[in-house]
Amino acid sequence: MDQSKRYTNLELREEDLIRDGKHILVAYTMRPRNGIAYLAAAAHFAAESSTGTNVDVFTTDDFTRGIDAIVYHADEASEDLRIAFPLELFDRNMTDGRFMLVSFLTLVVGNNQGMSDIEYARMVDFYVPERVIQMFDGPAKGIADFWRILGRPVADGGYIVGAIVKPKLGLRPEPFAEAAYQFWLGGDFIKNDEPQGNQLFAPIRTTLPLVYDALKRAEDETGEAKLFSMNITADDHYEMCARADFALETFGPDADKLAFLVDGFVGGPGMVTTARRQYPNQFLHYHRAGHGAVTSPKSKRGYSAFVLAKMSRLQGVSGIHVGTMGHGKMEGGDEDRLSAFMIERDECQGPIYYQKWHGMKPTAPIISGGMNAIRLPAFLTALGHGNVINTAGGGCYGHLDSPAAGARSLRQAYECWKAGADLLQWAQEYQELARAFESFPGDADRLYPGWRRKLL
Ligand code: CAP
Ligand code: MG
Repeated sequence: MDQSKRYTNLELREEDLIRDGKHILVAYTMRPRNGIAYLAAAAHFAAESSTGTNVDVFTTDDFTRGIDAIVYHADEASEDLRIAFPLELFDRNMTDGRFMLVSFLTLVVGNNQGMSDIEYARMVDFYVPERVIQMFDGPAKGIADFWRILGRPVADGGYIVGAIVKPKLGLRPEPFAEAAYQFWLGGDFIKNDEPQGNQLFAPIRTTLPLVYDALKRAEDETGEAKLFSMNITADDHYEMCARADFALETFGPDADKLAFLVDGFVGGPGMVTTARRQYPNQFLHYHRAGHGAVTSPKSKRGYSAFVLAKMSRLQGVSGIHVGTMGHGKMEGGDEDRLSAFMIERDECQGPIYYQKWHGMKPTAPIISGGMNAIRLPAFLTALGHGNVINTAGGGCYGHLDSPAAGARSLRQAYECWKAGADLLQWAQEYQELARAFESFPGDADRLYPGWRRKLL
């Protein structure tokens, strides 16, 4: 059934839709199954994403038709499909009227991801009007809160040296806390790895007090504030809260140094909002483990990592992993930079839409995945600034001398980049950085051929 009369209007102008502020706009890369006319497929896609199905239903009234999602741009050659979703379509909290991300996802990448007449469709960008910005939680805390605790300027406070307690799993409470302590002697911020929680070999009730003690000893030893990002991921809301409440009780007067980590992609929007709304005083750290199943550049369905990052700011995430633009070990490219810019700036041009955030607090880019002091400068050059939290697990715990030496080597690499100096030159002045070359010889050979002659 061709529904294009009802669900398409190619006369609609994008600038008018943006000016009127009554729609969420979504851009897809869409291809119909062979033999299906593009506009008819697009119309059906919009129907399934809003008020329709594959046949007319006789209960449809004029009000219903008035909130149809409308295809306003459809270019078969470039597979560029854009749909305007009236704000009325989206589910709103009974409790406080706010928008919810789960409703956005259910509509814009819900049933339309498995339609028999659609070969593939992938959300590549979306635009929300000011009213929607006002009615999403947005971040409560941000990197500026951590710069303040670290005694840095709260604007452009610069690079936060972070790590992940490695190995990913297997440390019992004492060695876990010791690993954190050894890093904190040189670094600022350490996180649970994404699967670390309440494993039987490292119960939170035993481990966390030891971690807090390690934090205090490291602060005494260094005279610097230290930060911990604790994983509160769990299926059950009350389990999440039990973990968070115990952590706040454990950290007591230092609770501001405690971020809450959620594995937000596998956990879903509900988990993120639980953390955001139950613990608005804590930095909300979004780990995106699993996102590659949907956001991989190889995928033609779902949505991009850029879209994931943009959605996380609406939800109120304080910091999200945005990738290393291919300088680390995970998939990624230039779009990672765009993800960082979109979540940290008050307005930014995305792949399709120019988004204004109207003062919504920023979400900090968290840079992780195969990073070390040798790889860091090229990444920072590609990003263009160092106002990030960098978590380097192997980059610290793989340093030949100690996790603290690994942390110092990262700080030294950052300072070298900030000075616009040559890393090899700089390494001749800084032992930990020099030893990073020996710790990661493969990266050193690839990025700084001939380093051995200068450093060994
Ligand atoms: C990094 C990491 C991170 C991923 C996240 C890991 O460890 O802890 O979870 O890299 O990737 O478990 O692999 P290393 P992204 O520093 O030792 O590589 O930030 O792209 O989501
Ligand atoms: Mg990890």
